[in-house]
Amino acid sequence: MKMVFRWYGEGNDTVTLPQIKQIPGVEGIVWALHDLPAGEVWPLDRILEVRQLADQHGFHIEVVESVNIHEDIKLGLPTRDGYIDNYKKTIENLGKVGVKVICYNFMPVFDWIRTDLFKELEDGSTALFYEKVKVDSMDPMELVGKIAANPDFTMPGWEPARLKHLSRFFEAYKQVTEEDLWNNLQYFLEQIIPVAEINDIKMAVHPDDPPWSIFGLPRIMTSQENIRRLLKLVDSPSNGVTLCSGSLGVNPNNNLPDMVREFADRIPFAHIRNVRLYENGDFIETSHRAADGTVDICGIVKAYHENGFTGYARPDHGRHIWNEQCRPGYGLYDRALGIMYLWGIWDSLERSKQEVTL
Ligand code: DNO
Repeated sequence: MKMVFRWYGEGNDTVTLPQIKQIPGVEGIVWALHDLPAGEVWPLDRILEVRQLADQHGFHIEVVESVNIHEDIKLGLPTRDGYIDNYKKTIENLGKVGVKVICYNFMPVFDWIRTDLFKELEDGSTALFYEKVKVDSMDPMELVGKIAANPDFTMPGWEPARLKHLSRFFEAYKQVTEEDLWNNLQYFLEQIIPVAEINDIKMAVHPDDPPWSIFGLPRIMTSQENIRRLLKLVDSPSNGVTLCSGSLGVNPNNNLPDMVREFADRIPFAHIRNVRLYENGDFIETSHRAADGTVDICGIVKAYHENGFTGYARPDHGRHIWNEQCRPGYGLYDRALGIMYLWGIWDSLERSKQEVTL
């Protein structure tokens, strides 16, 4: 397991590289050129700047999260080919600096979504929270109206750039079924996976968060069955998944350890975090400790260990503790604690294995 840590870049993150350096066992940063809109080619000189900075602190930049997919590709519009060509150029540029994994998602319009960024837990810490009824009862057109009336209106996880086009997107997606989205994903993968293969890069799709349809938009990266289908769309080691335990874990039907076992050789990147799921479908992100949430973190790490996992892993989100002022979900302290918990499980498993072989 190669431990990595997401870093949003200088001036864009409260966490610094020297701080990350002091978390045991972190070997690389997970990064992106966050200022570039989806669809643009990532210029080599900008990528090299990141590498130089990471080098100064002894980190590699082998994992990128995310190179976002232009909406026209997801919608299957005729203009998609130009954006797919740009994507290929970006893959080539990333290959030149030694990037090994590109995490991306195929969620229409929104990425992850929550209703509260700072919901208080029993111990006074705060964390990202999802109130199911609040999202379920929101009418997309009412949303468009709210945004028109108040340009500052937003919800946690929403990108302002995309919100501006919300009404156009909702209109366009009315015609797109889940099967259409599958076809559009296949079209995209058939073109880019050969380029990823040549450049020794693994594409790793991130599951939908939460893993169900919101606002009537189709969502397909939601379950074991659908991940199985994705992997078959283009049967190549370069077509893989970012197995995110927190995203998939809010559907109690998703058995994460089982997914790790089934997809082991197609998981180049693991996001490991815990959530507590409530009976009404609400959920809150908790510490990594298994006892704090509903996700079987020990079972997941054990499954990775048993399958000789050599991919990259990151603690994904954390709570906000000790009054840390940080990007929601991306503080230093709780993610560092999460890493130590993951290493604790991993190292004990290693130790038991050695004792058995002695
Ligand atoms: C949330 C992240 C996601 C992820 C993207 C990948 O914190 O796990 O935003 O980076 O879905 O494209």
